Amino acid sequence: MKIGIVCYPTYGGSGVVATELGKALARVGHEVHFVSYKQPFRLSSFEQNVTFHEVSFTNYPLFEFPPYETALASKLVDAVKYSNLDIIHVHYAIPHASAAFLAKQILAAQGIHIPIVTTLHGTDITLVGKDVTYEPVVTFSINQSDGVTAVSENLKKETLDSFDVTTEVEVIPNFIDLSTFQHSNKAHFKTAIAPDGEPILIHISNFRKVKRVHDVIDTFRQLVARIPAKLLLVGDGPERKKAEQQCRDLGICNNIRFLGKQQAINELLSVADLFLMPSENESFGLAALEAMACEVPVISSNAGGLPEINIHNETGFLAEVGNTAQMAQYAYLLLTDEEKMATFRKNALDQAKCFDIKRIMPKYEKYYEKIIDQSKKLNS
Ligand code: GMT
Repeated sequence: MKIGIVCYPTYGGSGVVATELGKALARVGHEVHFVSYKQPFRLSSFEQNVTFHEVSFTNYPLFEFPPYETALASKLVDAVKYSNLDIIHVHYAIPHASAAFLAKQILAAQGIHIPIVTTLHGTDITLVGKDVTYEPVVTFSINQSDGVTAVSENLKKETLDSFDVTTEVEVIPNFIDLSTFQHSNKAHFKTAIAPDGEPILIHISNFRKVKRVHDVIDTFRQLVARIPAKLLLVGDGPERKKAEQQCRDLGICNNIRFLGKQQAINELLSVADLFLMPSENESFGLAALEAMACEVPVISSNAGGLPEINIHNETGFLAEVGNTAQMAQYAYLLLTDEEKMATFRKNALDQAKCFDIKRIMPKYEKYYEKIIDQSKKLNS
């Protein structure tokens, strides 16, 4: 198949999922064309069967806001026509689904019929998409997609509850490439962070409000009052400054390191003992799954799709959003019980195996075939 993939190129789950999916599809022989405004960050090396189409903008003084959607739709028309794509798969509805719809209409006027699959990732439904600023376009473009997938059962439910959706929504969960996410021995690195053998907690996110980084720090504050521990905060975003100030105000900076954006996530996870994800909302929680693949149990909130990934009292613990006392208590419980910790580590890895790319990618292949088939029948 020749597949066009539209995604955000930046750090963030939807871009990671789109890029890893595209690379995996290319490895089994499909021709994959990424379309984005920048090279996706996980597409850093040459990959056979992969082409990148950069959406470029012509700047003009009249444009206070460059019309990205128009440029993207034009680039998609170009890619479909000249690379003979069979299907376009857009990740994150805004504005990708409506740009794809526009491209589809332009192509149809020229007698070319291209099916569109939209994958809903999270805030495109639960936060931004619901906003009246975008809602009519999101609803319309979801309904105009030939296929719609959601990354968790919870996100599917949210979509059906919040939007007047007439297209069937298929759940295809996110995945990880287990072979790249295995626990590796980084003893020297661990010693550098925790010289006295303290347990290491880790949080990785884009530091947006929805991630509740302040709850990570508050959980850690309560834990460190009982046992020595270290906290690694990985990533960057709007809430980072506030988080740094919170650490200073609490006087616990010595035990916390802000590492900023990092590429070698598996190496960082390999030195960690617990992963914290206290999100306000989380349709899936890819970072939690990556932690589990490195045998790191997860203490998370019970928001959104998190209970589908983090199994309470097996792979980690779930607490109500904002209940940092409970999260700290769970962390204490695990870190002071070696036997329990060993069981949870094993459970976490077993759970991660269920989401290996080898199991999930074929679901996308099958889904594409079905949608292409339907579209052909419709247009014959
Ligand atoms: O919705 C977002 O915040 C953006 C998106 C991203 O690009 O990081 O994150 C969502 O998609 C990820 C990949 O499917 C999921 O793992 C995240 O849970 C989801 N984020 C939220 O629902 C907050």
